[in-house]
Amino acid sequence: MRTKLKEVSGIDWFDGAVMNCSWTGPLLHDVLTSASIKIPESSYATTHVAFACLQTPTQEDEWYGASVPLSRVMDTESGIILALQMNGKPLSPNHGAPVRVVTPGIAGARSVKWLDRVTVQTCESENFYQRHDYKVLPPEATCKEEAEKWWDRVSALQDMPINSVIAIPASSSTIHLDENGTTEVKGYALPSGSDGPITKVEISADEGATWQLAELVKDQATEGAELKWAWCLWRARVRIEKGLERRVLSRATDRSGNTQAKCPVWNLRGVAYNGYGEANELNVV
Ligand SMILES: Nc1nc2c(c(=O)[nH]1)N[C@H]1C(S)=C(S)[C@@H](COP(=O)(O)O)O[C@H]1N2
Ligand SMILES: [Mo]
Repeated sequence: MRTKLKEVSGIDWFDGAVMNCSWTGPLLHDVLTSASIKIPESSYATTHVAFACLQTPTQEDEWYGASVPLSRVMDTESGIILALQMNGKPLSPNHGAPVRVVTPGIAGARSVKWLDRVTVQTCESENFYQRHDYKVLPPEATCKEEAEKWWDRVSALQDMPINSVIAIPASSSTIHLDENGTTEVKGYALPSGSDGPITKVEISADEGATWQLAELVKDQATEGAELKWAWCLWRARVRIEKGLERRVLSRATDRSGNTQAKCPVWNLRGVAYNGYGEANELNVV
């Protein structure tokens, strides 16, 4: 959620709201199949799988819940699981022990923790966070009051859009160029929804006039893994002019050709922000 374009009603997470780890647990597809759900395939797209955590009230509701379309769950490639382990260890309390949902490619808000109930139903979850939050409202919805008439007309955020982030150099830092006038730029990129893996990351040091290809890195943690749902680390040696207030931009592309725009349209909650990655206010010496 970004406050970049104009103030939003939400937290500015900057570049930090991401999870990239290994999850273990049964496919929700297999759990529903062994529960013998009897829904004709033609109704999958209009049926929802709702998740509930009833253990504690939330800020805006008596409980926490979310839902995803049944069609996504029944796609065995979707990787939606009931996770029992994170990075090979039992789930910790803060990450949803003893069991949570993990919805790869889909907004984290649907990965319900401390899972109490799974329901296959004809409507989306009734929870506040499914119906009145986590939606990309149109720019006309400029305040909470204006937003009221939009919540029912805009669909719930599911797949996250493609994104990339520059981790190094940090904004507002000083860069010492090497003898060739270049510096190392590093970061991560995430594909759009189920359209991974990332196939290309480009870097610009001249406000987007020219772009150069970054190298997609195979690091130890992700080596050999299919990066369909995971982040893709990248690095590049970039030539940049000396001076104050310099800026470096990043732009990712995935397998389906989705790519980033300089800036998406503003929305009240600031969700799904995926403008170019940037390191700005660099002091290049
Ligand atoms: N029960 C419950 N599950 C929840 C939430 C919550 O408030 N309650 N928050 C959701 C949101 S908005 C996110 S981003 C993820 C965060 O998961 P993490 O704490 O493992 O990073 O949990 C999701 N699951
Ligand atoms: Mo979240």
